[in-house]
Amino acid sequence: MEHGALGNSSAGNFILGKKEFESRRSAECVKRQGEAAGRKITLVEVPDWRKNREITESCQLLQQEIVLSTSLCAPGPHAILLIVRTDVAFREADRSVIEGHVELLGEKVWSHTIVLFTSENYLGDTPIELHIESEGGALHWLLEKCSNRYHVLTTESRHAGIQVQDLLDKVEEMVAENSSCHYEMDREILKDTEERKRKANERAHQRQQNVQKQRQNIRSQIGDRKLSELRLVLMGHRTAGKSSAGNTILGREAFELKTAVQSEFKQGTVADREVTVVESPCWSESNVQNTAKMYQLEFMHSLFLCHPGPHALLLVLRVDTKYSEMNNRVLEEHLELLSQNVWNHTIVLFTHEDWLGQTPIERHIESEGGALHRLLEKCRNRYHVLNTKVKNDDMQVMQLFEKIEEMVEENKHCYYQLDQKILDAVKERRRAEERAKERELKAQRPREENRAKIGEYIVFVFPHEHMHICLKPVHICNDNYINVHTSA
Ligand SMILES: Nc1nc2c(ncn2[C@@H]2O[C@H](COP(=O)(O)OP(=O)(O)OP(=O)(O)O)[C@@H](O)[C@H]2O)c(=O)[nH]1
Ligand SMILES: [Mg+2]
Repeated sequence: MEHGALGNSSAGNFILGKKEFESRRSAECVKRQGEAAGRKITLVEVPDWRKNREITESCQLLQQEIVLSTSLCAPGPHAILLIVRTDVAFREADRSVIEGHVELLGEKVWSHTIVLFTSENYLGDTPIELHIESEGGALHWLLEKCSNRYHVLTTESRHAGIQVQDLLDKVEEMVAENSSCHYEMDREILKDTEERKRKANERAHQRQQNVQKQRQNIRSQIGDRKLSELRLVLMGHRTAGKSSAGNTILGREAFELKTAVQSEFKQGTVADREVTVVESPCWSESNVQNTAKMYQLEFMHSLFLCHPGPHALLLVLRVDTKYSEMNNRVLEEHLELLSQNVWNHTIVLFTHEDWLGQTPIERHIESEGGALHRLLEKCRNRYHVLNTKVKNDDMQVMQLFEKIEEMVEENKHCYYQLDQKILDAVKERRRAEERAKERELKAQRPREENRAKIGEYIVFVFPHEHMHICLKPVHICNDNYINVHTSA
């Protein structure tokens, strides 16, 4: 198990002494077997969780896989190796993130856990104990939970054999302390999770087929026709991947990866289409009614930038994060600012496909259920998944364009038309802009007048600690010097 993405895979390969695990991430557990230090070893790599996200924010797929990891090394693992990086601070917040994820296996799991510190020789010759003592509180808590069991793997080191031998010795000592027992997961929880995974896989398969059928029907009507122009709006929560998705669509670094309050507008020619992409400002995490009016107007304005209206609204969501009821409420409240038929023009665009690895997106959808299901129903089962980290993968963008064109076909060749509500919001935003300029000028005028009256201040700083200086502002004339009163 790994806290924060570093790559369990490299630790797994290091222990087995060969490249058994791929460095590619996977949302499902990966099992490998081999030999190390004269023992037969089964290693199960658990998908990583986001370092700063609580268990309540982790998606169901990840939670299920953590639980099921124990059944891949039946009858149960001798050790749970919790990988912690030494080159990153271990903060108080990490404590509850780790606790939530590890304890999915049950509270007793701590007596079978060893903290495995990894780094690419970040510590050099510095003893790990110095790192532990310097980090303090939260890391001490973790080590106490594991009865002070830890080991360091320096994956760059040449002494791999000795490091692995030492680690396996520590595992054996721990097993002896546990009355020669391996860890056994609660059978009911395990059975229930297995059943949920089985059903999710069935439904995922069914969903894939339904989508395929639905798309084939529309495709047969479209033939080879494609739109010469595409206008798209990216919207979603903070750091969902809007700018990255925009860059992947346009095939260049058009959007900067920084949070902006104002909408951004970029254009380009992609696959023989003139593409306009607008990124609307990220949604506030709370109630839309409580957000500043300026922000609401900016959100409406982002659609206006796609004049006469966007072909698609892309709702951007991360696949590696839970889509909660609260997220859904905020999203719905935003779309309610627009007209009712907005749902006919929306597609859910998942990012972070690389986290899924070989796992189909449908497995994530079916494991999540609840709010995500309802959202997809509203979008009539239209979704797409992107890995924005991969460059020059034209296929993922082409497929998105095809899905957008199918949606436009379903909408009888119509894009989302800007309604009066949006036009009113744009007018209100312009008026606010004009008033803002006037206010700025008004605020500047008296300052400039004062400045002209008093001239400039000149400040002398004497490097004598007992010298008190009183400076009086004076108008600087040709023959005027500054009036300085000093007292020691
Ligand atoms: N691994 C991976 N990282 C991604 C992917 N998409 C986005 N990211 C990362 O996620 C982080 C946020 O991405 P942005 O594109 O800035 O997200 P955003 O929604 O525009 O963020 P704000 O505008 O700040 O709300 C960045 O560190 C990206 O590199 C993806 O498909 N895979
Ligand atoms: Mg952005």
